[in-house]
Amino acid sequence: MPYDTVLCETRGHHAVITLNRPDRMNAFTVQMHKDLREAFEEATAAGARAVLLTGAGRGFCAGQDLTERDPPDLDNPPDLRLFLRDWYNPLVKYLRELPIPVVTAVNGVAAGAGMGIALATDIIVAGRSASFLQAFARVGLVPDAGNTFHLPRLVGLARARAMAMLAEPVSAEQAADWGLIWKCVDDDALMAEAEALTTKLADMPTVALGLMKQLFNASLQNDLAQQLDLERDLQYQCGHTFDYYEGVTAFLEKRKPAYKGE
Ligand code: T3D
Repeated sequence: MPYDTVLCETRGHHAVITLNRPDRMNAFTVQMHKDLREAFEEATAAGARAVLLTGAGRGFCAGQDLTERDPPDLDNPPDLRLFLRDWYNPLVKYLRELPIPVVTAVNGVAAGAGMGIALATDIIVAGRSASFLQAFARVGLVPDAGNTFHLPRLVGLARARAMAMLAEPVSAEQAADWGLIWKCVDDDALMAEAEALTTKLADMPTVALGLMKQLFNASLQNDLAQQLDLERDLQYQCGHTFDYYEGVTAFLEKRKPAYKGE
């Protein structure tokens, strides 16, 4: 189905979703929130077992489209809680809870909420010329879209605070060195590498990958006993899947497993 602001294409067992407002660095409008959610729902309904998310043009996403807040009016300010409540917060939760992996190919700057959306996905690969920018302080805002949740967990408080307060870009290479992302690759290799990862994930035991997301979502809040209990319960679920049966059978028969995602 065609969308105004995103592209969605199913390729084999995975889908590629592209933020598609290149003249605005793929900044988020309400329409793009709606289109993005529908594209993810279309992809999962079509049976996608992994999604590759990227941006069109020279940026990944510049965060909130500030022209939607034009003209700024100090006497009648927007209630920014509503935009977070209705759009950004549901999107971050949706990505974290989606039972299939999402790979993000960061093809240029990921700024503000655009960076928050990338951090809510599972594996981030960035082109060498890409950068990560906590742009919020530049316009008098605090980080949102989950940035203050994910950022300190990924890079520690010292780097998270400085990124947020100084609002200076961090290069893709630095982001990889800090552990903010999975890896930095040459720009011209980005899409091929990110799609190869996505294809690989789409052919893996999907139920187990989805349950892994639950484990990692919980792991930094749980104590050891709680996490061990959760591992036990989710491993129980894995033990009832076709893919566990297939994985063990293939190992014993010394052949490559053919996972179905069931
Ligand atoms: O309001 C709420 O709902 C609260 C939630 C907020 C969440 C947020 O994300 S707040 C943060 C919003 N984002 C920003 O403040 C980033 C603004 N953009 C920039 O700082 C820079 O554009 C970039 C660092 C991202 C890229 O810089 P550069 O020099 O590579 O490109 P550029 O020339 O600035 O941008 C290219 C075009 O995209 C330009 O349009 P033009 O002049 O060619 O017609 C620029 O205006 C447009 N653009 C970039 N970012 C946005 C944008 N248009 C609207 N909104 C944007 N965020």
